[in-house]
Amino acid sequence: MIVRKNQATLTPDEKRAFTNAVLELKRTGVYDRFVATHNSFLTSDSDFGPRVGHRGPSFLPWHRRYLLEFEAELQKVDQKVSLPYWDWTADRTPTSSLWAADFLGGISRARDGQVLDGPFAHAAGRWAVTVGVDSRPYLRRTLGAGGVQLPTKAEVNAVLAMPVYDAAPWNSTSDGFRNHLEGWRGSSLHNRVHVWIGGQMASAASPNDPVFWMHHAFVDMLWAEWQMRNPKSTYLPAGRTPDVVDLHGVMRPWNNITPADLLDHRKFYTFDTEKPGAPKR
Ligand code: CU1
Ligand code: CU1
Repeated sequence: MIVRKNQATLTPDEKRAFTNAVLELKRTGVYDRFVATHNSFLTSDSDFGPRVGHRGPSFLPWHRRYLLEFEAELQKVDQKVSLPYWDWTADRTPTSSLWAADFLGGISRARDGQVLDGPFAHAAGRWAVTVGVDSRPYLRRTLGAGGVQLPTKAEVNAVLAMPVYDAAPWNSTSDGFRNHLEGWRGSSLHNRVHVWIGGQMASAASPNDPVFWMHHAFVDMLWAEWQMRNPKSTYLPAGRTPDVVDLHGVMRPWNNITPADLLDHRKFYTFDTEKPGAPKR
């Protein structure tokens, strides 16, 4: 069984195994196919039309499935690798070990945010951005620029306390857990982390930055945490609803996967915070 670990607890060997597997997927072209998929979904997801990956109820199961496919590709490269999660309520500064040169790198050029150290620096020769909103081939970040702060534990807890998964009109104006976690309303959790990082992470081609996976692994974990704290609540909408994926609706780009298939993460992996043998949901 796959165990997803807090990135702050990874050993140097585990960090190297993760970044090496990511670099290998980049080399073979698999990585950029993932970036392109995300880019096309984020670009077409609309408040007033079909929405699958973002701005709607299936934001959480869509990314869960997307991460599972990426993790499976990492494991084809190295069986020991799983997706680490980044608890941005705890590791909340540009000097966190996440941004050290032995992991994701953290030094950015002031002029344009080009990442200058670590395995994903353009000069290291193994990380050219090919799918994106402009032609600049290098990874960019502006960690914490402009006075943006990462969400706090208190802000997360307030959202985890919301008992209703989602609500009409099932878009970025909805009240409810999903939209507050996605971050279009309230204190803005998930969206604000993309903005705090900046560069490609603040664009539709956000998976160009490998931190994307760790950010979303944590968002995914918060969904599991919400399920545990709100055992009577479930995915909504339960029945057919225009433009959005209901509990038993098929989620593009997959042709046989529904949100119902993805509600219990323990079919696929556990988190290092969960005790083995704990009851299944
Ligand atoms: Cu996304
Ligand atoms: Cu995201």
